[in-house]
Amino acid sequence: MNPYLDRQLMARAIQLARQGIYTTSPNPRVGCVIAHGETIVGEGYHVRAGEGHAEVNALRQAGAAAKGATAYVTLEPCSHFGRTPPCAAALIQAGVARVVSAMGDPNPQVNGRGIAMLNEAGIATEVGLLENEARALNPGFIKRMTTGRPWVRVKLAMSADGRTAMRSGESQWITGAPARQAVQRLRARSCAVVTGIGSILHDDSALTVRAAELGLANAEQVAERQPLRVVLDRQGQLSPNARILQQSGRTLWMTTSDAERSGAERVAAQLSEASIDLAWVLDYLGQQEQCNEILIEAGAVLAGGFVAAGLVDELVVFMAPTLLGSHARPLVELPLEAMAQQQRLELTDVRQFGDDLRLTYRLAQR
Ligand code: AOF
Ligand code: ZN
Repeated sequence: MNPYLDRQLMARAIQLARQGIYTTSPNPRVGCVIAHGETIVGEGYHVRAGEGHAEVNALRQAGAAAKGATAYVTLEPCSHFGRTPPCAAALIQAGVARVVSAMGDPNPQVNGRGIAMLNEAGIATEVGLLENEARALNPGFIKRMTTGRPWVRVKLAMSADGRTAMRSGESQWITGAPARQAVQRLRARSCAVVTGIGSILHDDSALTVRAAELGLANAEQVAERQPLRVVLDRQGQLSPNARILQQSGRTLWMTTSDAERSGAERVAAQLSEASIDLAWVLDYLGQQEQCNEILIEAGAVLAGGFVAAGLVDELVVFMAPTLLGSHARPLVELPLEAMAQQQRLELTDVRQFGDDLRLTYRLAQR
C-alpha cells in the first residue's frame, strides 16, 4: 500500500469521472480504476443514467485480472438495485481485494451501505482519498441528495465598470466568442437553464446548447441532451411565437396564467408576496425534475432576487474590456444602503477567455 501510488490512481479515476460531466445527470459523475500495484488492468466511468456504473465498466475491461486487485472509485460503490444492480456486489463477485473510495455516497439509498457490504465480504476499504477533488465533480448531486435542492449557479456578463445592459435593455454582445463558448459549456453541464420573462421579451433567447459553439470533440453527442429550459413568467406574458418554444427538448413555463403555450409544459407557480417563490422553484426542480446543477441566465432583477433570497451557490461573472457608462444597468439589483449589508463573495477561480475574464465566486448559503 503505497500512498503516492494510491493518490496517483485516484487522480486518474477523477480524470475519468470528468469525462461524464455533460452526460450523467441525474446521476453523479463517477470514475474507477482497477490496478495491481501500478499496473492498471481496467478503467471506466459512468456515461449515462441507465447504463453501466463506473465500476462495472472498469470490471468489464479488467475481466479475470480484477481478482486480488485494488479498485479506486471516486464515489462509494452503490449497494442498491436502481436502474442497475449494486456495484459493491459486482466488486465482491470479481474478487477485488481492496476498495479505495474518495467519498461516501450521499444518496440515502446507499450512504455507507456500499462500504458495509464490502467489509462484510472481507474486502479492505478506505474512504476519503482526494475527497475535495471528488466532491468538486458533483456539487449538484451532493446538494440535491442532502437538501433536495439543486446547486445554483448564476451566470452574468458585465463591462469593466460592472454594467450588464444599456438602459434600454440592449446587451448583445458584451463578451466575445471564447467567453460565449464557456457559457455554452456551463449550459451543457447543467440540468436546467432558468430565465425570467424580461430576458425572453428582450432577447428572445433560445437557451439551447449548440454543438457548433461548444468546441468539444464529442459536441454532437453532448448537444443531444438539451438542459431543461425554465421561464419564470408570473403574469403569462410569454409569446406563442417565442424562440424558446420552437427548440428540441423540454421547456417549463412557470406562471399563474391558465393559458396554454404549445411547446411548453405549464407549471402553476407558487407565489411569495406578489412574485414567484424562488425557493419553491428550487424545490420543484430538485424534487420533481431531479436537477443537480441549474444555471440562471437572467437580468439583474431576477439574478438579484436569487442572491437577495440567499439561494445562490456560485456566481460566474464574465468581465469584458469595455465601459458601458453610468446610464447602463448594474450587475444585480440589490437595494443595499450600508456597508454592513454587503454580500461578500469568495473568489474560487479566475481564467481568461479571449479578451474577457471569468471570475467564479462562492456565496455562503443563508
Ligand atoms: C456507483 N458508481 O458510477 C454511479 C453511482 O439508477 P442507478 O442504478 O444508475 O443508480 C443511481 C445511483 O447510484 C445514484 O443516485 C448514486 O447514488 C449511485 N451512482 N454509484 O457506485 C457509479 N453513477
Ligand atoms: Zn453503482
